[in-house]
Amino acid sequence: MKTNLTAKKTANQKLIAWVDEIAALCQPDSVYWCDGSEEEKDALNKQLVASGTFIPLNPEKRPGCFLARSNPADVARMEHRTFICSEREIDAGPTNNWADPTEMRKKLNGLFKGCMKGRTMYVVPFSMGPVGSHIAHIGIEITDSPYVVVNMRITTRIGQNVLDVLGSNGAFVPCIHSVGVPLQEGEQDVPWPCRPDDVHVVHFPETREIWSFGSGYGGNALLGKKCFALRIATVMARDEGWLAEHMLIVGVENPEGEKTYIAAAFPSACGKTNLAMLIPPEAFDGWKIHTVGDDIAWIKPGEDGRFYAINAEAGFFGVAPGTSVHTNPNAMATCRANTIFTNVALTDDGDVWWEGMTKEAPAHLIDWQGNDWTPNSGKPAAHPNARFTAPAGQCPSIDPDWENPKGVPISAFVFGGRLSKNAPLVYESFDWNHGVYMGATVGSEKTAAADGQADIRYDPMAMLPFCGYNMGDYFDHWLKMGRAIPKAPRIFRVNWFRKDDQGHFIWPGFGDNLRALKWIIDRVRGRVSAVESPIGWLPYYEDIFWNGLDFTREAFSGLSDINKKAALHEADGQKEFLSRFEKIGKLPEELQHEQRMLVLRLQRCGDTWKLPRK
Ligand code: TSX
Ligand code: MN
Repeated sequence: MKTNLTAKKTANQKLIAWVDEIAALCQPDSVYWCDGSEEEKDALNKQLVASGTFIPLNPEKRPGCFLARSNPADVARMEHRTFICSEREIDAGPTNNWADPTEMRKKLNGLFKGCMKGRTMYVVPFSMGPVGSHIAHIGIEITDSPYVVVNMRITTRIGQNVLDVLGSNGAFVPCIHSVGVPLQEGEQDVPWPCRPDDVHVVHFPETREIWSFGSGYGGNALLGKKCFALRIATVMARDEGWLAEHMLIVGVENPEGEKTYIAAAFPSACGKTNLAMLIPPEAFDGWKIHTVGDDIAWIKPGEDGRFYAINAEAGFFGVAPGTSVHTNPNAMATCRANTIFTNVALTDDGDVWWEGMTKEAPAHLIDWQGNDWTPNSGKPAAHPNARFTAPAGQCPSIDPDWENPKGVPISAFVFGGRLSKNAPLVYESFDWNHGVYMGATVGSEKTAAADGQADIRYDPMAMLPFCGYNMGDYFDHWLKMGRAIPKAPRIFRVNWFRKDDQGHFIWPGFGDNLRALKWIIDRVRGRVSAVESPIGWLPYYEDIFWNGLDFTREAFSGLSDINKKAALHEADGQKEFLSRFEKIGKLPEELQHEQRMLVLRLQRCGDTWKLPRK
């Protein structure tokens, strides 16, 4: 078979043998080992334009940028087709789809046999985290999709230097991906080949392998991200004593030059990328926000007893709709050049547009499916899950230390949700175990039910779809890490989305969230007091920095007060959710204890817990 493998590329016999084995199974026309060079990128982009997958954008407005339109049936992660194939079903746990590994291997063998006929099989060596960092790990993705290669080139570090670090004996996570559409001799390819009805995104946690078939889309196909950096890495982290988390990492620098790093986990649609790239309000004179990452943090113990975190990725794969110069100017600047846009709308002058980018939509667009669109079309021009793939180094707020192989020291973990009632702006846990309970009970509201009681979808640590093993064991791992780390970060909960009785957001959010982060930093550094409430330590009104914002004590009370009945109702919902793990003997005693203590504290307080004056 035709291959560009030369002795120089790698001497790793395990890798060479595995690539041969997959090539024999998939039967591609040729095998191409990626070196990560500019020339290689240019050639792939040219090929993607020729095949109709890429539309080049106006080089004056979006230099080096391309638009891709997916198959309309291949627009998002497919959780019901995502499998954890551990030997024992209990090790996948109640929140994952488990499948028997032997049977799944049989099925995959059938699907992958000859699936790359007529295509090139790309071998993409990639590093999650700075190349050579002791926190980083190496994967090799085999794919028949050049779209995947150019996206991996932005979201991870790929190429020869990764093979150099791997050496002749290094370990890697094998990731096999195919769109699942072989090409007959002389047959014209479609712009976005896929097999939506046969999608399989499969993880073998014990052998640390990933097999993905049938989808070309983001989380199903860029295997370094959710599949490796979260599902497989959570298993590695459990076994090796570290954390692989669905967290942004942000550094906050005050006017004195003191820098504090925070890692934060939120379920989707809470604005994680926006928080990672926050612009300080004007009154925060001399304050700087430094972005390290917006999605995945790998966090390992350092020699000084603290946790150190790296961004496992090298780029952003961000949701486009809702991103604007008002909500996130840094993200807008990041995707000005060298960016791949997927499923956004195309303007008449070769630029991109999506809902929420500007107040008024352009009079005419080509929508994400390639059809003419006007504001009267009655449907969105961009798909709600449309994405930009952009290099992190282009972000104006990127931290000078974002590629530091040692990582950055984490002072606080923050968990957030999207709740319209009864959840304070910011509060601190009583201790580590209580903080783990706060993380385990993160949730977002669907829609407020008629009786005013919120219907919460629980998403522990924002990891529900991303934990590669039993989530009850994952809680236990968090509890263990608290005991193992002498200088563990403090744990906080935040909520930007509380509403008043008229249904208006009480908190301005966005840049003003720095006021909550400042309180967190002052707590961590022992500079500010707090008041004990049934659910944790809350800030006094007097202790929040209010310069430049007209926010009354009454409004802050509206953000802080806790209604006993509603809080007990939520505690009940938390108990109900956690019972999924208790029933199978997987809910750690500590969390059962925290649950009972929360209920007790609430039962002992008055009808409404009110924020006192300092
Ligand atoms: O990302 C958001 N953040 C975090 C920012 C750092 N969003 C966007 C929604 C999630 C994708 C927010 N939306 C935030 C927020 O803090 N807060 C809100 C709610 C809100 C929306 C609009 C206003 C106030 C609050 N005000 C005006 O539009 C004027
Ligand atoms: Mn994410």
